[in-house]
Amino acid sequence: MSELVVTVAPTGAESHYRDNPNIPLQPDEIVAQAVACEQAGAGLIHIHGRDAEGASSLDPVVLGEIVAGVRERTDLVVQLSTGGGVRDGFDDRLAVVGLRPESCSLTCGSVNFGDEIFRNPYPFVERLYLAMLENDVLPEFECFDLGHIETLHRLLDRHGPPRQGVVHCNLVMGVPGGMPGTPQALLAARAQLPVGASWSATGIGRSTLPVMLTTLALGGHLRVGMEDVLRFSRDEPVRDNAQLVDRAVALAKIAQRPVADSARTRVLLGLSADA
Ligand code: KMH
Ligand code: ZN
Repeated sequence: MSELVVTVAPTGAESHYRDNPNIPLQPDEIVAQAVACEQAGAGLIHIHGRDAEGASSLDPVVLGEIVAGVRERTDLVVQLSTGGGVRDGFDDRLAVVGLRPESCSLTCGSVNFGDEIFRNPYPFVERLYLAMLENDVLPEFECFDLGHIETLHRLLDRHGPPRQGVVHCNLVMGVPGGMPGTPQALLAARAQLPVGASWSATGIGRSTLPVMLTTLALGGHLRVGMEDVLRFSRDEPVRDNAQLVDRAVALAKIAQRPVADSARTRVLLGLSADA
């Protein structure tokens, strides 16, 4: 069976301590949970920053502090979010690429996001992609809806694949306003992906388990974490991000999918010379 990369998205931009007091928002909390997630089997970390009040922050000082801590205490592949929060501006989001992490997320279109709109008009998507090509940053193409996958094809047709030689996509399912987190939607999305693409999936909230189980069966990679899920079950808040990584790794074992460590994750994503 094919190797499995487990990405952890510990923080996100939209949830707060009032939603679950265990969510890590400050750099020291994020780094401590990153260490535990690596020990549990995560290979890549998707990072968002927050300000002192816990609001989304794209401040390079905040992001730099998190990245330095994660690099010092783990070998996780570091991915910075260029999505930020729904109210973050285009210029601040674009500037994240200049920090030159190994990878950045790149959302491929606008989408209703609960009562808000997550804005990603095509010209901005294109600017982000060109900046990633220039800075040798591996994009993770975030697709919240089927139309976003069409935009990904448009981007690749116009500008070619990433320099790392890997087109890596993450299907974000179950956002209120995006594609539903169902096996049927996952099959439809996977069928539209570019031939040979590497892909992972994540199901928001209650869709986490149907998406996870379907993805394991189809050979995709997984993203888990408190960015996407705050309740472990109906009556149980998530204890910490490592609990979500543990569950993914336990299900992977049942599915007989070997879990890739950070070194193998780099190879699978074209980030390492040891292919
Ligand atoms: N916070 C969401 C509006 C990304 O990280 O690239 C966007 C998001 C996507 O989280
Ligand atoms: Zn994110």
